[in-house]
Amino acid sequence: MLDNIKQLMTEIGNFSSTDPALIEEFRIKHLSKKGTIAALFEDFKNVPVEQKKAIGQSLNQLKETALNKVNELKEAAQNVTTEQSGIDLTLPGDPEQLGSRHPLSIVRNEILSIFDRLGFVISEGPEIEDDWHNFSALNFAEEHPARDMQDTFFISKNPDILLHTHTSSTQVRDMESYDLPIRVVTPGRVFRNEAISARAHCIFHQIEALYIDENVSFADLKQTLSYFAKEFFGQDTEVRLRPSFFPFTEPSAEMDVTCSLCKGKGCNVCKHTGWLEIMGCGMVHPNVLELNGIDKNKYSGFALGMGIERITMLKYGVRDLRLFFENDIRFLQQFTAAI
Ligand code: 2NM
Repeated sequence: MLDNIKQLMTEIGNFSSTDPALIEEFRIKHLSKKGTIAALFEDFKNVPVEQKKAIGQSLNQLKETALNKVNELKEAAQNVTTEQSGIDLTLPGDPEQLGSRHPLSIVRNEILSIFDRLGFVISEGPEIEDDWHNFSALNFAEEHPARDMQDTFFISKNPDILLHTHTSSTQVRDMESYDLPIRVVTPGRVFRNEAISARAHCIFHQIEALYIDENVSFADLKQTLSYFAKEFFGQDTEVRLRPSFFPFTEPSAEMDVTCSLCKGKGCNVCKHTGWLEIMGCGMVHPNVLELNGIDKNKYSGFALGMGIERITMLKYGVRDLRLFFENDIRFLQQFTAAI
């Protein structure tokens, strides 16, 4: 054993390098848990008692020498000059790339914060839904075209199960489980069986809001819409409503805002009309209240829904929706988040 120690002592004493990789290799060979010195310490258990003192001392010396060697070499390697190593140590390092929040997240957070200030509570639900929560409970007739395979992704083994096409399905769950009054905003990813283009994608993001209480009127809806539009697009924003149709609301309307990019003068984004269509809304249909066990004679409500991609495109003048899904950092880094 003493011979082994002597031999290693010579080997360790003679070793020299300025290459950090070789120094590390040397350290692992001798000083790691499975290294030569650890193996000798293992053998040390079998050394006869009368030799333990002498061998123990040499062994400790060996370990000390190896540790000192590694430290010395590491320090010397750090002082290697540019010329010796061939590496220009004065070059600046690669900076850490900081990520930025996705524009859709920025806009979603901004919208949620506006509804939070109006007392709406955020509610999220499953993306995989059943027919009841996505269609039937929302007054979609049995033969409604949205129930068609062409428009909705059904699970082929069980056509009662589908990917939700709007976050209203979450609001049905809220009507099931919350006491009245209800005031919720439901952000979520929704799925529609559409061809992908600059304006449409089969996956997109939506925010819907629902308020049900006694005496909720169309005036409450208008005030909420106007507050939202001014907070989101700027205080000088004007709104207008056009009659529309949805199965779950009656009456229903489409809301336009004055184009925030050209201030109503007319530009490419508003197609020279001065107005942008930003959301659908209406008074919750009495059938929806009844289907969800709410007394339609005592309660009324309003609901609204908007696509986050669409609103983000309108706010920032983004021309192609596909940019949101490509994750090209040159695109993403142009957006900065306040929240
Ligand atoms: C929209 C437009 C109009 C809506 C209706 C409901 C519910 F749950 F009350 F039936 N939730 N969301 C609604 C109404 C959504 O999105 C364009």
